[in-house]
Amino acid sequence: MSKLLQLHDFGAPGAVSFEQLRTAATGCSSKGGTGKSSCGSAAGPNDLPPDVWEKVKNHPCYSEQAHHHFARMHVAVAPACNIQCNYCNRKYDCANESRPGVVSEKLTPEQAARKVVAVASTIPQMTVLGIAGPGDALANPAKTFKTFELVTEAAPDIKLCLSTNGLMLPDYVEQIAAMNVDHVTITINMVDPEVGAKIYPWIFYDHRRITGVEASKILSERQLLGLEMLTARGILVKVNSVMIPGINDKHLVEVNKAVKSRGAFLHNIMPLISEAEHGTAFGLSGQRGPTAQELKALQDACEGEMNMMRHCRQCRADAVGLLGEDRSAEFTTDKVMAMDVEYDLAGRQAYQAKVEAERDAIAAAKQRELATLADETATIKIQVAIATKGGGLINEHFGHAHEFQIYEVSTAGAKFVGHRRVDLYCEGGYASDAGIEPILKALNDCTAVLVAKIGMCPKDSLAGAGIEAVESYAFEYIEQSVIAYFKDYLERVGKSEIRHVARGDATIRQGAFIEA
Ligand code: CLF
Ligand code: SF4
Repeated sequence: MSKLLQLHDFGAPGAVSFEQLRTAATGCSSKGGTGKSSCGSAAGPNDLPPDVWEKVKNHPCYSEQAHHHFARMHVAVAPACNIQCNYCNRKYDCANESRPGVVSEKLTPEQAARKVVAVASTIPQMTVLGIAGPGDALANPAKTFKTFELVTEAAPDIKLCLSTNGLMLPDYVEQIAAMNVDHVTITINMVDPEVGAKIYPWIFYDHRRITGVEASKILSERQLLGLEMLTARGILVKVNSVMIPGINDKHLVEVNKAVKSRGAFLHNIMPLISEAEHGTAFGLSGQRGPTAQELKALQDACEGEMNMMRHCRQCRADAVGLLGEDRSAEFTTDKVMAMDVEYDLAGRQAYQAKVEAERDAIAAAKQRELATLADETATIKIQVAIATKGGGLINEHFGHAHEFQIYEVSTAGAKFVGHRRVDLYCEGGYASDAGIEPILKALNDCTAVLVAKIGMCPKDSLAGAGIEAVESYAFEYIEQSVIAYFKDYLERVGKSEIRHVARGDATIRQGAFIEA
């Protein structure tokens, strides 16, 4: 049976000043903000104060570059919630920053700590532990903080991350700071209680259930107060917002300004996932989610205001692995209890040093490729889809891709702008003709898809839809290849071998179910 899950997420303390946070939040340095490289969560070491970069460089959610290499895990220790969101079916799970799915098991803090050590011993690239539900982390403060305490003792190199709806946040800021939580996410969908009343039917606060505009007024005041208190203590705060067309889509520009002015580091605007079968109020009322281009237009509109995150995968509350992959089935409680766990801190550090060197090589290759476009004056901008299984490489077969990463490329460079989740085209060695249609819709705004390998049938189908499938960059770096493809594309347009055609809109998959 399919079940619904959605969540939130969080952050931590440090010696970063509010002014540094404000600078980091409001844009790149002149070096990073020239338009030749993208800003936001794509910021690099030259775009941020060194102590801020140190905090984000290995965090897969706070750094777009890091998400190609580093993994996070969530432990589902927080089942209760203190508000109701119309996009959440509490019967199954929390929806603040995640997608439909399931939490296979709820854990005690002790089970959670053992699981963290088991995962960290198996996956050296796992650098962050998040508590993001399945309810609200701060509606379950004892379990949340006990888990953090146990993990800090057992695995001190792992960053702690927390996600909340913000209602109880002001009461716990001191504890969050004292526990060395480096990153906090607050889900803020409105700063106008009239808008909020359409999203939140009730909150439970001060021993009573409160409804209507009053509920959203309290929630909003508590969220913004919590945000100010965290940033005043130098804790990096990410704000998640769910884009709900017709309800808060235009209003999120105001939210963006409000959170920026209070020192939020990053803003993550996510699409509403809403289908009747999810059993949520929005699903049952037929409230739609945004299209890919509606989402991108809003993110672009807010990008001038502050750093935007575009690589969120709306994770499960028990997700394990790189963003976009799910290895949680390898770490069930039964399996974790049976594992011979040895925490290899030196091995983890060695792996992470290797990744640093690889990231430097990727950045240098991108800059070299970009330099070859220096004399180009074309104003064309295209989107290119990538099949990857991580490492910053084009290393996935078309038929095996669970998702495609989307890059926008122009003479200014290549920039990650989103991802599209899809069902496998090829399963158990068999491709399905019907399977190509949803993929074509998901990639409809792309000019090309770069893959490690692709068969003739899907290649022809893509060509029929005006999307070029390209294998010639197999196992090469993504951004370097996207720029190289763009250069080749411009040359072919210049020679009239092909005609540049503006692409249409694309769909964001709604039925991201995990079978339980
Ligand atoms: Fe988890 Fe959230 Fe921490 Fe990341 S997720 S608590 S900040 S470690 Fe990341 Fe997942 Fe998006 Fe959250 S991709 S849903 S933003
Ligand atoms: Fe669901 Fe509560 Fe999370 Fe809202 S805050 S998505 S109601 S668990």
